Amino acid sequence: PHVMPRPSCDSTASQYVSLWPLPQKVKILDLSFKLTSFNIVDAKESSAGSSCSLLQDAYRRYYEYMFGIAKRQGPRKSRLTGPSELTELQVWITSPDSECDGYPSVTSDESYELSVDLPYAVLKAPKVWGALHGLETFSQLVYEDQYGAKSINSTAISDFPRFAHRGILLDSSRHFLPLKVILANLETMAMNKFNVFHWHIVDDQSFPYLSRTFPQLSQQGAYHPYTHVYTPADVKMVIEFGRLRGIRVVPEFDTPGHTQSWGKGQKDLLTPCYSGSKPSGSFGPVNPILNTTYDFMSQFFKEISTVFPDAYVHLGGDEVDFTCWKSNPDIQKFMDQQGYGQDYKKLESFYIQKLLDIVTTTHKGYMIWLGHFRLQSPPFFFFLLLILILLCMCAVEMANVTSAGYKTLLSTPWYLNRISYGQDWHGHYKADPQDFNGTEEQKKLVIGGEACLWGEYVDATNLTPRLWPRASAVAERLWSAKDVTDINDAFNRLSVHRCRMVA
Ligand code: CP6
Repeated sequence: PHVMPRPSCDSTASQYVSLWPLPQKVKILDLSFKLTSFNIVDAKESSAGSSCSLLQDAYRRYYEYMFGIAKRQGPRKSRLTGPSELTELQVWITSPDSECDGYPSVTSDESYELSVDLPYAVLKAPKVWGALHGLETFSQLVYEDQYGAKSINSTAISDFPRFAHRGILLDSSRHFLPLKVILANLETMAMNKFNVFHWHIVDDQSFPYLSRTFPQLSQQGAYHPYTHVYTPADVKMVIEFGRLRGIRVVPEFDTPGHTQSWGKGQKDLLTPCYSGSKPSGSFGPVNPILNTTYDFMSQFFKEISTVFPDAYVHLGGDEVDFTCWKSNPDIQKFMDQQGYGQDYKKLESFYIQKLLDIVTTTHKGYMIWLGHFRLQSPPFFFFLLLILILLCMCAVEMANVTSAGYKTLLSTPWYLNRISYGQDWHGHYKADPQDFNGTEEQKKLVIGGEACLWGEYVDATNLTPRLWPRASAVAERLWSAKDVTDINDAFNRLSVHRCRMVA
């Protein structure tokens, strides 16, 4: 309803403070410094020095963000600097173990403190992960004065995330996403302090993951066996590119449903559907009654556990369609033997439990979907009604899951593949993962959330504008304090932040 002037994307737009997501504590004074001869350096006391390539790489990246690719200043000679010139940002990792060569995790310390003052600015963080966030924040404070000179105000910031898990889901199965699209997205995630890339890498439509153990899966199941696959080297690059930005890569291999593409390269993995007494030639979910299924899953997830260093894998488990299982006489016989009657939920649980046991032996933790039922494409009105019910149920679901003692993530309000006309980020901004009826203990079990971009109608040509800046609304909800809810203030800051992302 309100048409607000949008700051233009020229440099004069960023004169006012436009931090995104808003740090926990910010104090900015009306005192500005010039950055005419500026360097980012290690503090002498830092536990991560010049041998920490993660930090050196970040210094170079953020220097280029702020000043373009002009050559970095060497050590300053006797050149005179004015009284209000800031010449250095010293980065000081305070904990003895900087975690420079490690991977980020759900328990990583991401906090930092930033002081912009004379004689030099100081960025203090226990671990490199906080330093990365602090560098991003520092770069957001830099603006051009009326003469175009790079400037920064005297500032004190103390910052840490509200939630430990702040994710983006991309779907590389419905449409193949080229490596550079994924990397560009990781870069934008870092600008928004997201720290988990949930890679919904395979699904019904295609299997682009090139498995060393089962190469025929992508050979047969990818949209193209060479050009539309992620090789081990590609996967390594995604993981390292993420690590250098404090981003975890959590792969999802969704089973037993959403597995049509697996069936092309792995014989007897899927359940044959029957039409009357004869196989119809089509296939359903993974066949849960064969030992060969579990042998395959053991080998497959053993590989996954070595390829992806994160402590978690996502196992899907959503939207299992029971009609094929119901049609198959061997499945029916198994159901009788097990005493499951007609309760196919029990068969689903039987499969999931066995899979969880397999994954546990690989020393990984796991995540699964909750609250997803297969919808038999209802008429439009009922679809809208369903969405409302699902949104409402999602609070009930959060209460149920946490009361059972499970850690949980919220994603239902943040399915960014769903679009409408106008500024639909308002709704995404208002949703809060802890807005459900529950005890303090229950709310502590909510460790964050994810913005999901399902790929049915998304490919490399429209991914970026569909996801950004809409996902930025989720970023602020997951990072900033609970009471950061002023939509007008958010609009002003987000407009400038968008310009930074465009740049
Ligand atoms: N694919 C998979 C999907 C969805 C899910 N799982 C999905 C369902 C409803 C909406 C958006 C996406 N496309 N594998 C459910 C988690 Cl609105």
